[in-house]
Amino acid sequence: MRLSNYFLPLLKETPASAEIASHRYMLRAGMIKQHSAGIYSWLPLGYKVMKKIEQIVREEQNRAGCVEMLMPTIQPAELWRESDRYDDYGKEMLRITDRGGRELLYGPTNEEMLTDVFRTFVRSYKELPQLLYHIQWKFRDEVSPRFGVMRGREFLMKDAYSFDMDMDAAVVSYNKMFIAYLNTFARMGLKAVPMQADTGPIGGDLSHEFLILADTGESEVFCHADLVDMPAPGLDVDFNSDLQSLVDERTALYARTDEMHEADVFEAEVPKDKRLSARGIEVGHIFCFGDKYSKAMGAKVMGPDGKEHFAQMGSYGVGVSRLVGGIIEASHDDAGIIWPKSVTPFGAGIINLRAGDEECDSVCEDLYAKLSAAGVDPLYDDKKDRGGVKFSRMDLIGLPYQIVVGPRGLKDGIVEIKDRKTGERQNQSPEAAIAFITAQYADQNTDMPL
Ligand code: 5CA
Repeated sequence: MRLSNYFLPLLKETPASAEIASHRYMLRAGMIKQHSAGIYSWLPLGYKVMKKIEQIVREEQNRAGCVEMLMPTIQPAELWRESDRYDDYGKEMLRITDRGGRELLYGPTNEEMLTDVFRTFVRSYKELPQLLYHIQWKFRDEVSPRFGVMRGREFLMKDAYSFDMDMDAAVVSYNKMFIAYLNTFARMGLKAVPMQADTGPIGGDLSHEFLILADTGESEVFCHADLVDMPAPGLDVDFNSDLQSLVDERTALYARTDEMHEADVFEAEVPKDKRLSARGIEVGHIFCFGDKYSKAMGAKVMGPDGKEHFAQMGSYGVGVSRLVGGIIEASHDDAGIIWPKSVTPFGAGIINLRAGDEECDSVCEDLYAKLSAAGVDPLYDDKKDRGGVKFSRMDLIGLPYQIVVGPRGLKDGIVEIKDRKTGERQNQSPEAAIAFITAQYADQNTDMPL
């Protein structure tokens, strides 16, 4: 992409309303535009990052054997009356009446709707297990939408739902999602810690939240410090094998959100030097709630015993749009965002320090063409601005690598490569720069700490 053709409306001033780094940088880097509290347009740069995150989530759901579908954002109120959640959900639910007077709502989650799909089509234990997901916008009329996309009112969620014959089988599905989540977040360069969590309005007993630690997180968490650096299980996990031991390894040590925290248990179980009390951002939440919805909504299957059984269910959410902010909270400095390679909107930036100069233009065009052909998807700053403006702009939007092309270097046949994260600079010939940058993206899971 040439910057001259792109829509990148940067803000010079830091908006006073933005309290945390991710919100500030998303506004300043032209990633989002707020229309109303918690309601945003995703501008091209922000949208591109969100799509990359969505794709990683999708790939890891598919790898775990979860099947993608799409349900609507608008749901009929009747379904929620069946499960008895229509009134319980209170003011957080956006209720709508259509022209015929029918009551609708903008879905805050989809347990009821998928249970309705399931009961329509699935009749026998032979068709189980079922593990289905979609990636769809949700609306929750949050009391205090804040921190930009972190707590929005309209937000993008991946939500998966599992249906099994009995509780043992339901835990097998739960474990698949548990492991898939660890790999998903690791691929985004995040250290997400699974913690015992409260189930709130979704219900059930077995539940984990996945949190990334950050001072600006909304949740208070308590855990054994060793959990933070525990490596992800890895993409070669066999999801058809018994995953219980992998889950046990990661749930044996104390890790709880504040609603579940018990100070005496924490102190008894965790040695003093390993007690970590911190703040965290909840990026995922998984639940196993048995027959809560299937019973209320009559979702039954015929068992091998010839009798009807209510399906045992679980639901599994990832905050896709929240992750855009979460990744920035985890990876930024005073100059701006530092994208992990796996979700960066462009693979590298090319800075032409003298646009209009024949040699600079020709070297930049060549870099642009060759990096594009190599699949690096570069952003070429071909604008006529001053060098300082270009440097700070490129630092702000946080691409992992910058190639700086100027007349002085070109006299010696060199361009400069800057690593955004370390600040390291190296002088290379343009050809060597292409080879270097291309090599950095050779393994698409390079951010996965295995
Ligand atoms: N039905 C279940 C699982 S599918 C559910 O709705 N779980 S949840 O309420 O925990 O939401 C799932 C994830 O969505 C959360 O972990 C969080 O990452 C994200 N999320 C929830 N509320 C918001 C919000 N207001 N803004 C942005 N992301 C949110």
